[in-house]
Amino acid sequence: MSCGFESRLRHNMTNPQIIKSAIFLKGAVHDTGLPLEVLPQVAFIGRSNVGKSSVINTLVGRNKLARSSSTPGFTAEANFYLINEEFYLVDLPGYGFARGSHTQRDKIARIIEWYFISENTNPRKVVLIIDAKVGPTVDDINFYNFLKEHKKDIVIIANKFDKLKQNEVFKALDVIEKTFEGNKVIKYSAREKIGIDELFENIK
Ligand SMILES: Nc1nc2c(ncn2[C@@H]2O[C@H](COP(=O)(O)OP(=O)(O)OP(=O)(O)O)[C@@H](O)[C@H]2O)c(=O)[nH]1
Ligand SMILES: [Mg+2]
Repeated sequence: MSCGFESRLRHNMTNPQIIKSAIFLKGAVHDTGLPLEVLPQVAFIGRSNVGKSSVINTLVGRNKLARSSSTPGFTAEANFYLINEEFYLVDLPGYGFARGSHTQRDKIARIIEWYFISENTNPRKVVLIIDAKVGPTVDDINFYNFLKEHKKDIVIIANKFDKLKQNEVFKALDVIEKTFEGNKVIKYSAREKIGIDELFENIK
């Protein structure tokens, strides 16, 4: 990657207002479905229904780019969104969806594993989304350890921050920060559009 490209990417990624284009390029489930261009990727992962698709939408300022839903298990492929024709945001299916069928859960687990293990994807940052109200689950911790083992560069966000009552904020943040010690935790609300600039700042 040239220095010119790096600085242009940084400039664009830190200025949400100059997102010129955001295009759904492809839903992939293995290498053969991948986009051909070698461009940087930022991946979004977390529990089913934690708000991955909603976070992507707020980040690019497009309400309906990534499809979000109140039905857990909605995103079923690794969806590649091409931003400014320069980098990808990758919306992944969620883990920990207890109500899905075995077959469906296996399929989702395989897609997630493929995405993080394949040499052809290799995201420059992984945004791990935790539900601020629910707090870190066993699945979140297992997944965090998996990402660490694979030497991924992780950014943690506590989404649905709007759901916390004033007197719950300190405790909720403290638990998340202690669980993922050494990582910055960004307070986020896709609903209230809180934390967008900080997230941009941390995924460049
Ligand atoms: N209160 C609140 N609700 C949110 C927030 N972010 C997302 N939601 C809601 O949570 C639900 C799930 O959002 P999605 O963005 O579809 O979640 P997802 O993680 O992409 O879900 P899967 O693709 O099924 O894994 C939707 O009803 C959203 O409106 C938030 O910050 N605050
Ligand atoms: Mg989704």
